[in-house]
Amino acid sequence: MDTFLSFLLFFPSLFAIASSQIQNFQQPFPIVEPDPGHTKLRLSREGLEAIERITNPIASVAVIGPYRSGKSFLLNQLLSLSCYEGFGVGHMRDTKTKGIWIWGTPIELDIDGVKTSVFYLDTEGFESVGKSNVYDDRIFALATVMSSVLIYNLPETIREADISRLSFAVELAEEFYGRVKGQDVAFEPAKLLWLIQRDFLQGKSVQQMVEEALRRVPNINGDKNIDMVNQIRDSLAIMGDNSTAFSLPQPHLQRTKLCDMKDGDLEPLYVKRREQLKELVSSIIRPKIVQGKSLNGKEFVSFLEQVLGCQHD
Ligand SMILES: Nc1nc2c(ncn2[C@@H]2O[C@H](COP(=O)(O)OP(=O)(O)O)[C@@H](O)[C@H]2O)c(=O)[nH]1
Ligand SMILES: [Mg+2]
Repeated sequence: MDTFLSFLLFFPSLFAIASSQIQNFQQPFPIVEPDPGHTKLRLSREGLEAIERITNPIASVAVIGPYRSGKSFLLNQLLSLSCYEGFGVGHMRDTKTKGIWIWGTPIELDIDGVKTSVFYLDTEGFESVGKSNVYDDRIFALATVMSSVLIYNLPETIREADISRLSFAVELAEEFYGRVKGQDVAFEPAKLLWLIQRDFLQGKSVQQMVEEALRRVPNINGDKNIDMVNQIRDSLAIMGDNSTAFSLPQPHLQRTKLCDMKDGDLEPLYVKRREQLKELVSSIIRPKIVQGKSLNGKEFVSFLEQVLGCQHD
């Protein structure tokens, strides 16, 4: 047999790799990855490929929040995927999500008569204790820049630190917008969805909780700390009208077995609320708008390249 032909027969996958054509988009891909030192972020080819092939306007839902707060599990639930197919969930596999990941197949939605492709993004998350750091803030900010709906996933309650993290992210996101070539590109904030998991609240609704957390605190004595926190709250005003709150109860008491449970095994109230959450997301999502225009896959990627101030190879 012709040697080249036999080579092709035995190593067909080599050619698939060389042309870097992804065959299966039913999987998660990295889109923004940290360098080994975990300081800089760069775009990653695979995730961009998944986006570039889309010709519809793009919309996306990103989930951000502390490590191990159930972000990846939630995304799988929203996409109706098991942990084995979808984003890697905590206790299984080696799955500390690094950077930002995308589910390769968007969900098609008709939004005001426009066929829109909705992508779901998973993020690395930040330490829930201690100070925020530049790296975590950048991931948060990039998720803010990319998404049309930003789900801020918080366990149990909203703390002062959660508010200040969000305000850093919003400021950074504005800065990122400033990098887009050409004229002034006005920052288009994502719709913010405060998702309070494991709702132990009594009497108070999550909407009230968010309003209280964001309300200015009177400061007659000019206390510096209160002043600072009030400034942070002010800087979040830009997200103000765009925010909604929602709560989810525990899916089941046995955390580590969640991945082996089907809907029938999960708490019925959880399943009901999860379905309501899906409907809520579909009802508020809109295509990502930059400079007054929606973006198709290629335009979305070029927007990301400009925001990150680099070209991928
Ligand atoms: N009790 C409880 N556990 C959860 C929930 N969501 C996820 N988990 C579990 O918490 C762990 C971390 O979940 P994961 O989705 O990987 O968190 P991530 O780091 O925020 O992406 C896993 O063992 C999940 O099974 C939840 O809503 N309630
Ligand atoms: Mg995760």
